[in-house]
Amino acid sequence: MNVQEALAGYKETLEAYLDALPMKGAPDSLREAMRYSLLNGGKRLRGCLLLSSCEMLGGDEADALPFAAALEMIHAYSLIHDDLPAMDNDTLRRGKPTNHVVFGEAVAILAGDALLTHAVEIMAASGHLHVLEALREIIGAAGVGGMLAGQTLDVTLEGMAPDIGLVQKIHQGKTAALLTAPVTAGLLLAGAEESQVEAGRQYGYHLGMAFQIVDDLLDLEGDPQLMGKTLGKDREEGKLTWPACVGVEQARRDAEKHIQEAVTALAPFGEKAAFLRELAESTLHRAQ
Ligand code: GRG
Repeated sequence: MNVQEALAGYKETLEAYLDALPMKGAPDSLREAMRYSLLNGGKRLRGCLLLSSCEMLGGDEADALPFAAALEMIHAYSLIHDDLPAMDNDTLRRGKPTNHVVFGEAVAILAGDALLTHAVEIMAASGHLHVLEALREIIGAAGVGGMLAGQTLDVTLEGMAPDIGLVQKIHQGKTAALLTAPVTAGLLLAGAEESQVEAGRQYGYHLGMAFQIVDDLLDLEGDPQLMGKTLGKDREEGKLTWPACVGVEQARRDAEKHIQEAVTALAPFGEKAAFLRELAESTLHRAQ
């Protein structure tokens, strides 16, 4: 299995679906701002994780697409809001000017809100047999006990002395929650049993933690061109990061350990989990 080829296949299907979303009723200015951040690249990791987890248990890809699209919409909303002057004040995202730089702050805030609410609308309208279980996983991960919790700690605790327990909480909320939900929701859409959903939850948590530790490392030593954003800001702004707590070498070892745990969690799925396993392993070597 070539993980990059498989990813490209999922990505193509997902992007065609996102591009065709009618966003009915949206004024042109809102639609333009939503599409700007939804269709301007990105690895599509969350959407691809959902499609592949669903497919792994024999679920139907077409039925899973609204949920994969919803995850990418929620992710895009979080990036738009994170880049705002009141949060990270970033002017570059995915190698292009950030949403508020192009459309102004007011429209950027509305575009983020619109992407979040439209995501819920699309999932609810899917009529999928398992819609409520999947929606709960996804919105719960984005909500007060997930991404919003992580982001709140991240912005309010800037400048604090390094504390690994707190960083674990921030990374779990800010990043791992939205990488776990695609796996658990994808499995639920395919009619998974509870033990399989739990295995997916473990996999997503460890993948998400490793993903964010690598992100912290890339902020220190990555290539700004490949990352498509300004690097070095974490240290400049006194952000609580994994390498700030344990050092670069230990951070690398911790990321590897999380990936080993992620792979171990896939055991109940046997060979069917080849894509998820290779995707997790490739996270350690990502440059963007
Ligand atoms: C504002 C509610 C709210 C949340 C913001 C997403 C986020 C939370 C902050 C952005 C900064 C950051 C480091 C987030 C952690 C998650 C992460 C690594 C996002 C980038 O995800 P990728 O690499 O992005 O999958 P692409 O561009 O490939 O989609």
